Amino acid sequence: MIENAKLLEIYRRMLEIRFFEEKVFELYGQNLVPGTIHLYAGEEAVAVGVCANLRKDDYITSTHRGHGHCIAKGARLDKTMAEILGRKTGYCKGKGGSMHIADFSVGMLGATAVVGAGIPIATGAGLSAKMRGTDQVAACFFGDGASNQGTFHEGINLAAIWRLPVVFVCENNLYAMGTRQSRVMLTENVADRAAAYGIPSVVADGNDVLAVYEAAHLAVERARKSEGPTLIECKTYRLRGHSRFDPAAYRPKEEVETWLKKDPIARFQTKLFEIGALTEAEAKKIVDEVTKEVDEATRFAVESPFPEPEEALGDVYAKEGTIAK
Ligand SMILES: Cc1ncc(C[n+]2csc(CCOP(=O)(O)OP(=O)(O)O)c2C)c(N)n1
Ligand SMILES: [Mg+2]
Repeated sequence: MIENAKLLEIYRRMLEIRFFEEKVFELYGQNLVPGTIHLYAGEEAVAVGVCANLRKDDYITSTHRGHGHCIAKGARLDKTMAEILGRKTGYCKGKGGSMHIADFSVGMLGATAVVGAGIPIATGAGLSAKMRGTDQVAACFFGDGASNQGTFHEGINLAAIWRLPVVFVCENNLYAMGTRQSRVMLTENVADRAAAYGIPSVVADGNDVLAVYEAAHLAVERARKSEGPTLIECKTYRLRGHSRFDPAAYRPKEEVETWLKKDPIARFQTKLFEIGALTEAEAKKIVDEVTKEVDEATRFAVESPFPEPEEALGDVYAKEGTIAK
């Protein structure tokens, strides 16, 4: 049973991600976002349901679709927005952009544009926690497409044989760019692959934040007790195309309509109303607060300066003496 305060925190986090993403979409249209963007809207229940089980000192690794992971792990909206807009006040001084945000202070080890590259990094973070004798856990987000990369097999196998505290979370949104999962995989579930590594797995409704929360709860507990990794597959769907320029014409209209009816935020809100954890007035208050928060983050980012050209080569190598032995 999750306490009401926690349920409302989960609801607020999901709204933060959705409103933040809508703002990024709007700013992109105003030519304020360099590069491209991959929006997480529609998949909020996965990041929030998993991260609601993690401590601040636990780790996550992310993907090219990483804004939601950052926010779910507790990164600040203003510095995240500034990074997406390429500003000096951003998490990576404006030099990483949308696909390369990291915030070590909350255990967000980084997003990456290289599909599947976060998987061995999470395995490494799990190994580090084990070697240091802490009970920290590393959660790793990746897509259905990434599960066909060699890094998936290598990263999970190593974590399995060494019983590392890692939770592998596949966000199966049915597509890798325009390629439908069934064209590149003969098995129905990515989770079925866990059997090959001798670890447990579960398929969760990725648009039901409580289902994700429960699945992640068991997996995180297992990892924390040094019982090894788990593979969680969350079936979900992105609201928009793969990236900003993709109209997603390859998705059948009926399929899109079916999934839109399963919007994770609307579903969770209905559930909260039903169980009496939220009233219409409280929901409106939270919506207003989150809207303001996103507006303030946007103002901070838009008013921030760009990095100077001569800063481009800084931070490429670590300074002598700053690497832990
Ligand atoms: C190693 C690598 N191969 C190909 C690409 C091009 N690419 C970018 S995103 C993407 C699809 C990823 O699909 P998935 O893992 O399902 O994540 P989703 O975009 O659906 O969240 C591809 C092929 C890349 N960035 N890196
Ligand atoms: Mg995908």
